[in-house]
Amino acid sequence: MFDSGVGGLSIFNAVKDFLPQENIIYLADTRYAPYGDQSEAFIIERSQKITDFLLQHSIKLLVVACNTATAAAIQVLRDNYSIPIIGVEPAIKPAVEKTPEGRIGVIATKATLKSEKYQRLKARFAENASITEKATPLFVQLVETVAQLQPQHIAEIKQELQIFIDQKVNTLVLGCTHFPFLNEVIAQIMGAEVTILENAQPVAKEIARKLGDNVNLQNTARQLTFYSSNPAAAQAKFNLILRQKVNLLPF
Ligand code: DGN
Repeated sequence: MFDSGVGGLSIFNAVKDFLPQENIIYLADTRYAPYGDQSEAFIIERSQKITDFLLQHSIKLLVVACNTATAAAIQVLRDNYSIPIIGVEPAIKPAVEKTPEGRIGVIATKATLKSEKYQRLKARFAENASITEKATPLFVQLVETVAQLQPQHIAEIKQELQIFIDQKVNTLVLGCTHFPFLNEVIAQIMGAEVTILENAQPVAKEIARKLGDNVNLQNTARQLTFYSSNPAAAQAKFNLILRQKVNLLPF
């Protein structure tokens, strides 16, 4: 699986627990993070390079653990590679199912929100809910670079979310895999009556379903392998999020 940085580790954590015997390779494209401000063509190019690399490691399924790369590149990847490919998209459908006629807020990267894929997804549900979205690049930056949030960061997060508080949204969709790492703070700011939706668990279940009989049944110790296109920059954050010293290999 891959992401621009450490955000996809929210998906990795869920998959690791849900499928305890699978070998997983996680690749962070740290050198080119964040993807949120990059062009679609660039994200497609990086996604293809990364997929080629992962295929050399005989992967049987690819997870695009990044909403931005999913929006930009999943179609091209599916057209060009024959292995099953699973992506992530903002959980608007579950949000509408949970609160029909509700007020739904979506936070994601700029690139995700302006993608055709997102616009189509939103249009499908616009009749059944009011959907407001906002790009919050600050959140990605905080997850990538700050070890411990300070009061000033929390104030900045609140400022970004204020529009959704003013609109009294029922549900806030975390449309970027980095954001679950701010879940506690976001939930506290939004208040107990607002449902926060992310998609790590649903993606883990979808992977299990897709693997079907191809799931690993061998009871030998499984391998978890980590790559980054800038290991020196990513090392501390990997260790922090995974709560252990990670052997981060260069890509
Ligand atoms: N984690 C990514 C996502 O889900 O969109 C992208 C974050 C970024 O690179 N800006």
